Amino acid sequence: MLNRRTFTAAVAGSGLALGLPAFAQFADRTIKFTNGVNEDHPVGVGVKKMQEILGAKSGGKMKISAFWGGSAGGDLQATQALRAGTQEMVCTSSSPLVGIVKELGVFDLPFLFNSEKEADAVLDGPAGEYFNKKLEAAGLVNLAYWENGFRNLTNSKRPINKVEDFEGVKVRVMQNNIFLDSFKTLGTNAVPMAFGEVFTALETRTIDGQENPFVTIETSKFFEVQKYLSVTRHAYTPFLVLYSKKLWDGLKPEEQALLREAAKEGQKVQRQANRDLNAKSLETLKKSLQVNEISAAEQKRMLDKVKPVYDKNVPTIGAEAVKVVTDELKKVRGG
Ligand code: TK8
Repeated sequence: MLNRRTFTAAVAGSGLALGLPAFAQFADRTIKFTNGVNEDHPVGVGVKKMQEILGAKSGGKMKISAFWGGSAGGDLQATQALRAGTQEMVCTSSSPLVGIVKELGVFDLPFLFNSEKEADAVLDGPAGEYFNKKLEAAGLVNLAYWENGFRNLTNSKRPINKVEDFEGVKVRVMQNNIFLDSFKTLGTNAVPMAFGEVFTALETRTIDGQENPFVTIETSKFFEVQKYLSVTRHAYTPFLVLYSKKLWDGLKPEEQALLREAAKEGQKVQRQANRDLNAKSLETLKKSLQVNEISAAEQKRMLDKVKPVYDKNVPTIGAEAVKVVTDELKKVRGG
């Protein structure tokens, strides 16, 4: 909602003083923005920020209508709707989109990032821009990279302390060949599945486990149907905040600039909220799940075991995309 102070400030900046009609550069628009996660995920904080900024700066003309929990379609389905120009926006993981932009597969390589700082440096720098160009060529305008976070494994069979513990656990992975390959290589019986089907599949024991960041495990209530959480931190797959290129091209430059600004401001509060909640979520999850950390030595064994996944998948991703990311990583690691 627009309060009087933000409205007055917005009017002052709108060209009204020059005798132009207020906010004439903005059309009345309701933007459909769908999400696989629930509204209490920090993505909700980011979307709310976008709504506030659009409301204040377009004089209430540009609105976001948000849908949560996959109620309006999963990541891939929504992304295809964007490409077709039948939906404006989605916040999606990069991983289900590798069939559309193969270069995004670099983010699925196991143990690629070590920290949020590394992820930010890559995503907000020239490497992020590189992927934005590829996305745009595929009909998708990426307004910002938001955060899902480091992924960890939950299951109902046993705690995963060492490589051997993965053996035979039936794990849902995202619809992505690199994840499938990584989890098969680790010894699990990996099954690709859309996010929207995971809760029921865990509940009915169709699968034993899944992997997601703490905050997503909490807000999607997976802890209710799982026993063990093993802190594997095996991947950081970013969220993309995408706009349909077909519909984007019909916007005025002022509308495009405002949307970009709103998504960037949304990024700040979304990442911060996600990082604040990460530790809290782990504490909450400890009440329902048996949690174990993995020793440095065992983590090294896991990394060694999945090394062939790199060699096998780099040609599919493209050496150029991998280099763009690893070059940035070298910089941030000071090498
Ligand atoms: C939400 C998904 C989800 C992702 C997954 O739409 O599929 O496991 O991590 O958070 O993008």
